Amino acid sequence: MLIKLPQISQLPERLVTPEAVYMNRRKFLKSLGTLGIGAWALVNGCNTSAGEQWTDVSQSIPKPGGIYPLARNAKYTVDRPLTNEIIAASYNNYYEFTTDKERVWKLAERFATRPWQVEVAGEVANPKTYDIDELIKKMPLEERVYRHRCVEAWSMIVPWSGFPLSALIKEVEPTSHAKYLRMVSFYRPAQAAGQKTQTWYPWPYYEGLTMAEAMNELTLMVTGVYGHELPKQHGAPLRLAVPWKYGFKSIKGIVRIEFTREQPKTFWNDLAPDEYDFRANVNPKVPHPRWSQARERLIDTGELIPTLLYNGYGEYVAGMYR
Ligand SMILES: Nc1nc2c(c(=O)[nH]1)N[C@H]1C(S)=C(S)[C@@H](COP(=O)(O)O)O[C@H]1N2
Ligand SMILES: [Mo]
Repeated sequence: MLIKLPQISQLPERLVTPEAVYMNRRKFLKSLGTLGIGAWALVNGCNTSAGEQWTDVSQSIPKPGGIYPLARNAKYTVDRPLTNEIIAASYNNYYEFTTDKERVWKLAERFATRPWQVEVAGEVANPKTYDIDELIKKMPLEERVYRHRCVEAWSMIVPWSGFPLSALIKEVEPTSHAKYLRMVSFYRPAQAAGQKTQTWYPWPYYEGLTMAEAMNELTLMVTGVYGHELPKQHGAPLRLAVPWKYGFKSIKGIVRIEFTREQPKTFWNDLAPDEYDFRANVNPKVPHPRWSQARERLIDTGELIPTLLYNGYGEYVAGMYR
């Protein structure tokens, strides 16, 4: 059978990924069809430089246990099968470790996710520094299946576990001056190779939302995925999921949440203001300057599907932008 692959120019995977890495991935994906998922894990396990211990990606995925799996909220579902977990866990954007998507899981292996504190500050009546486990215990947790659409035109269907950001916001009581939220990731160059070597990036990673966006029922603080706690490559122990926006808004490894009067700056907007805006809502009709956003490629099957306005979440979010 002839597998029809789209033209490279139709597969814009170029946030920064070098062409060579990109071509390799196409080869891996092709072999996946003939060899199966096991081979995919094997290829990733072997794809390490000399001196690194041999492990395969499945070892980076936590087992169910403790509070997981959580009950799934049937309100938030997607009419497509979940993305294969092994592939989701070995195809990550997390520049603190590397820009090579297939190697994030490997380079994040020794990253310490405990102890971990999250500082809530700025325009709030009750500023507080939470221990992550104390926070998880306090918040209303559930599982939701969301679409996840990267600005690079690939996507997946992911069962996240977590709590609505609105629950935390209510607890800290924003003042009347709070108009935006600013979120900041860790800065730990000794544990995150990309922060140490890629000094041209303005570390730590930072993102932001309007108060209305932060309070939206879809906005989820994520602590787990696929029925277990978050693997490091997905942003453990705490990351955001704002499914109607491009993936770069969903900041990983959060250590600080600040309520502000002014619109905060954001990492990708500072780096390339013509390419990545603050709002970053998924919109198939607004092309990226270097590629179309009309379609997206599911990372496991390779299927090209049409991209939906607000990533299919218009009923929840369109009202905020009228
Ligand atoms: N701290 C941090 N958060 C981040 C990124 C990053 O490089 N650093 N990449 C973003 C991008 S571009 C995407 S598409 C998603 C990827 O999440 P996933 O690897 O869990 O699929 O994380 C987002 N959050
Ligand atoms: Mo992304």
